[in-house]
Amino acid sequence: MTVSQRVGSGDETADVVILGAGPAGLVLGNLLQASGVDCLVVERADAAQVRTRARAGFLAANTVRILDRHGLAEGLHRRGREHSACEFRTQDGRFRLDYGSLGRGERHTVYPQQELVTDLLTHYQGAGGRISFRTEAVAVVGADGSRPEVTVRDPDGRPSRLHARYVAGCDGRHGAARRSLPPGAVRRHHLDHGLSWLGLLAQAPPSLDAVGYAVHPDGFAGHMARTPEVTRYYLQYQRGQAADAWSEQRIWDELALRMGAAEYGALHRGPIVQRTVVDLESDVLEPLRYGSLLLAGDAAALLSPSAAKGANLAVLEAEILAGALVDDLAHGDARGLERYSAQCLPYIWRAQEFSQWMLRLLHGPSGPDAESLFHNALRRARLESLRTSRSQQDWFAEHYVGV
Ligand code: RFL
Repeated sequence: MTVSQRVGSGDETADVVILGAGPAGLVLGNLLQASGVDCLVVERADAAQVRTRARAGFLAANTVRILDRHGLAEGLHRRGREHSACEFRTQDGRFRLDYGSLGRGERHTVYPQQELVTDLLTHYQGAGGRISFRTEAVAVVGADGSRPEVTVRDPDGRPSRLHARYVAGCDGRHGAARRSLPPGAVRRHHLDHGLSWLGLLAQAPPSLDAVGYAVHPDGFAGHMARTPEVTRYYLQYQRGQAADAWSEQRIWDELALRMGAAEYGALHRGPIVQRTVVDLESDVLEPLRYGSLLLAGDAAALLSPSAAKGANLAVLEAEILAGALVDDLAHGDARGLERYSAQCLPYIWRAQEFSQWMLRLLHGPSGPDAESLFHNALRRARLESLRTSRSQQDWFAEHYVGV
């Protein structure tokens, strides 16, 4: 395969400079590397941080198919576990949905994001892929032309420039790619849900063999398996409250209360090893391209964690973007890049819509006013419909596991 001519002259050059070594950046890097396209990943954190940052865990069936297609799924098949049930607990009782036998009959693979990222990094570097850790992208300059540059700060704090033909912005919502977009270049659709979750990782085995969603007058609580030894929990939390405001005892007591542990079984308690406050916000940038700067993953769209879609979309967009970049750089066919944004946006909006539906299922206004009572009655009806209607359950399963 021919590799496009290197461009520019300066500190360092690559056909594609990828900002960020998360799922989006590393899937893209692997696919470009496998196709002989010269790329360089620039990552602000050090290698150990990248390999240990615990976030997502639920991989959709389509994500696994993508990783399989490119020989990147060996680790998740070896160590991941299939997951196919969720349980809703409300003041009206509990019900379980075996979503693996509903809808398209697809399952999740539970595989912690840091393990997936570690696999992707090992594969990328093993194939000779270039990556600069502890190197922060400061700005993308000249993206409106065909010779963009990335200004970076190297590990010693020295500034330098990277020359590229394309820059892939895979550096998340606070990254340099978003910051470098000139005002008005793209539109940001944004919604602040006004809610916050305290995301917790507990050194404790899962307490149920299903994803647990508790809808309680005190607020939402969630339970998601990660590994046989580690479980992720979420607690709806007051906006602005510090992550360490509650003692471990209070956290476990609140989880037990909201999840109905007295009625349905005690939770396996253990040390809380990570706490993150997540302010629930969603946004979509449109289009996902500004000249030679292309956005993927959280840099392209931020999803509330209510339906666990973020990492899955990141992998999907990275595959589409890789195909388009290879077509352009190796075969001179720019049509894929022209279509890139229009191709990804329908997936993104469908994932946003389902995440929003989940949020409305799990949260209601807490006041005693007439409007809050009305909304809460609607939410109860929505849950009842999910409990009893087979077509609603099929719809749920299809969207819950699908991307
Ligand atoms: P990432 O993973 O944030 O990676 C971006 C990388 O860019 C680096 N970076 C920079 N590098 C150089 N220069 C700069 N200026 C830079 N700025 C940033 C960062 O260090 C980082 O390495 O983005 P990516 O690749 O787009 O992947 C997105 C996913 O990480 C994200 O959507 C998910 O983690 C969201 N999410 C979940 N998604 C799922 O699909 N399933 C889940 O179960 C799930 N659970 C979660 C989640 C996100 C969570 N948090 C922390 C919001 C649970 C939580 C608690």
